[in-house]
Amino acid sequence: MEKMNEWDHVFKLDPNKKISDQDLQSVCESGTDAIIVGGTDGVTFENVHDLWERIEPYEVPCLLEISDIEAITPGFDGYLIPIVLNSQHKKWLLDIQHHAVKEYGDIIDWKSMATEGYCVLNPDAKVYQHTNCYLPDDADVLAYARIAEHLFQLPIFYLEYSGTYGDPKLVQRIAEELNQTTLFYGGGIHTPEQAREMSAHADVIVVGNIIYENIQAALATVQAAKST
Ligand code: 1GP
Repeated sequence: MEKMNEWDHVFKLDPNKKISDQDLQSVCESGTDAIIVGGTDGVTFENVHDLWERIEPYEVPCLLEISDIEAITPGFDGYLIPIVLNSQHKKWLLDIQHHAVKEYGDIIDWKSMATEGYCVLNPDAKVYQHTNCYLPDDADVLAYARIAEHLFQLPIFYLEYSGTYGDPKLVQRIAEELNQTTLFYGGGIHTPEQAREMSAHADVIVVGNIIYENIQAALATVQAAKST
C-alpha cells in the first residue's frame, strides 16, 4: 500500500461485468500499476472472489475497493475504504465503516487498508445517486481536498467523474493543493490524449468503462499515463 504514491495508472474492474480471459490477461500484463476491483451494483462475495481468482496468478497488485461488507474477500494485496465526502448522508461518511469495524475490528489488518476520500462530481453516475451526493462547486471541492489532506490526513483524495470526462482545470487546481494526499482522478478516460491530460495533474488516473467497450483503447491509456 505504501507504494501507492509511486503509481500513475490503475485499471478498475467491475466484478458485476463480464471480461474474457484474453482481455483480462491484456489488462493484467499491460504495465498498469495496479488493478482495483470495485463497482456500485451487484457486487457479491461470489463475483468478487471469482474475479480475484482470475487476477491472482498475475504479478500486478490487486486491491479490493469495499462497497459491500458482504463481499469482503480475503487474499487481496490491499483494501480501499471509500468515504464519500460530498454525500448528504452520514451513512456514507461514517456509519457503514463503523458497522464494518464493529463487526471485524478484531481481525482487520490495518496496514493493508487505505481510506479514499471520494468527491463525486457526475450527477448521472450510479455512485452519485446511490450515495446521495450533492454537486459541489469548485470552492467546495477545494475545501474537501483541504479537509482530506489537513484534517483527516487521508492517503487518497479521489475526484470521481465515473462515466464522464471531468474538468482538467479543476483537477489541476486540486493537484496544486495536495502535497501528502495522493490525488486519484477517474472518469471517462477513453483516449491517450485524455489520459495524458489528466495525468499531467492527477497522481493516479483510474480507467474503468472503456475496458469493456474497447480493450485496445483502454490499453493505450497505460503508456500515455506512464510517459506524462
Ligand atoms: C470509476 O473512476 C472510475 O469508478 C473510472 O471511471 O469508468 O468512467 O473510466 P470510468
